[in-house]
Amino acid sequence: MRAHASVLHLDLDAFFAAVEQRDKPSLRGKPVVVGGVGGRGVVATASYEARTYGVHSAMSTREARSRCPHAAFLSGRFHAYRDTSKVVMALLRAASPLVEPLSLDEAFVDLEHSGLPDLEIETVTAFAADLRAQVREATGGLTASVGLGTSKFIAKVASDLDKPDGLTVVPPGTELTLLRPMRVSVIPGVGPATAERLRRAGIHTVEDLEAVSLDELVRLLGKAHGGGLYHLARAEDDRPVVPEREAKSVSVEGTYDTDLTDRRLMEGLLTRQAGEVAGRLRKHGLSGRTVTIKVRLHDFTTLSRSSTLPSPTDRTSTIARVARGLLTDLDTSGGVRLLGVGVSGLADWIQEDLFGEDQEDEEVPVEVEVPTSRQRRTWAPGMDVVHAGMGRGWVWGSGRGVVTVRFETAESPAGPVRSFAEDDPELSPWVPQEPAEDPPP
Ligand code: TTP
Ligand code: MG
Ligand code: MG
Repeated sequence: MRAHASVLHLDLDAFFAAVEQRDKPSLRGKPVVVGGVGGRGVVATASYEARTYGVHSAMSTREARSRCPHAAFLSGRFHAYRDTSKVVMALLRAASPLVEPLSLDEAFVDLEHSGLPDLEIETVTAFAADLRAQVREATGGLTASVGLGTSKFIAKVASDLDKPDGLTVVPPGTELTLLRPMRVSVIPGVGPATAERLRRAGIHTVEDLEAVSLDELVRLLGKAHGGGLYHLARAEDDRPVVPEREAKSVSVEGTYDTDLTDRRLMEGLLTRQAGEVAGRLRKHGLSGRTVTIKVRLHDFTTLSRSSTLPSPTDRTSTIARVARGLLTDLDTSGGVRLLGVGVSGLADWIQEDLFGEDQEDEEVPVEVEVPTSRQRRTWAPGMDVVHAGMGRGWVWGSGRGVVTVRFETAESPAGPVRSFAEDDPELSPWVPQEPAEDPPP
């Protein structure tokens, strides 16, 4: 624990839904649910308007529809979330060299290295307020909730206290007063299983936990976990803010407007991605042992599978072979929306090839073509489209050969709704220009 409230935690509010509301003016102030829209789909997030109906992350979309039938149910646009995340992270990195992203929409920022004249409450509060204003400005109106405290633990708890659009500072010395009445699940590392174990021992709140001896906690939860909780229950947390070092993995992924179902096509895409990953590894003189594939199914569940090789590789053929092998274990019959290949466990040297084998092993990338929405005639709700006469808009709904589009963008007022035949040649999916992939390490 530090002497000053110099750890900042920022988390965007209803992130995916907020991006949708920004880009779809007619949905601002309305219930919006982003997630799998099909029969087995789950909610990724809901706008705060939808949360008042009891809709939340991880709920089945079916349940969400029954709780809030008039919400807009959208299937998600990852390129938009990724681009927005990049803007926010860049802004945080401009504010401090020590930024530790936790996910697309949240990060810790260490204010001890941000060049502030001091770390008094007034100073850090003003800094946080300014940062929130900058985020709003740079993202086209997204709000972030921010917490400030003497440790990562406290900062993260604080950012959640006044969501959405809140700023909470926990002054040094008041941590325990804040934590004591809270449920034990507020502590990082206390998931449902641990919470249940503690509950059976009669431990519900942080205050209850504080009263338990170290020996007893270790008996209950094991040495590492029990010991960790003992300290966190006393707000003792010295974990440093660790900036993202050079990439520990190199990966490439693609999201698709239509659900891919053809295995040969998926294998072809993985092979092509393996080629891109291998190319980037070689370009940076890296090689890695662990090959991972990432697959997002039509219902929004995201799976990853990995396999570790006996020695590091930077070869397309090896990475592609492992990636295709990993795919065979997955049931993709319902359709796939995202595929990715990554290599981690990087070594910054390439193993000398003892057998003098030719490095030019390159597998010839197969020609693969992703079907466009037009060919497949799938128009996912929420996806961006462009019409020859009407300009840009988004799919409001589709079915029975008809697709309904609302013509509006982030910069326009709420726009008109028009319906078209699903195969109308004037209508096509709209995709941003830049390739949606991670920058090289
Ligand atoms: P969160 O920050 O947990 O949630 P949120 O930003 O939607 O809402 P809050 O205002 O409470 O912070 O997650 C960020 C994004 O990650 C979220 O918008 C969607 C995605 N996500 C999922 O896809 N599945 C999940 O189960 C959760 C929790 C989030
Ligand atoms: Mg969030
Ligand atoms: Mg978050």
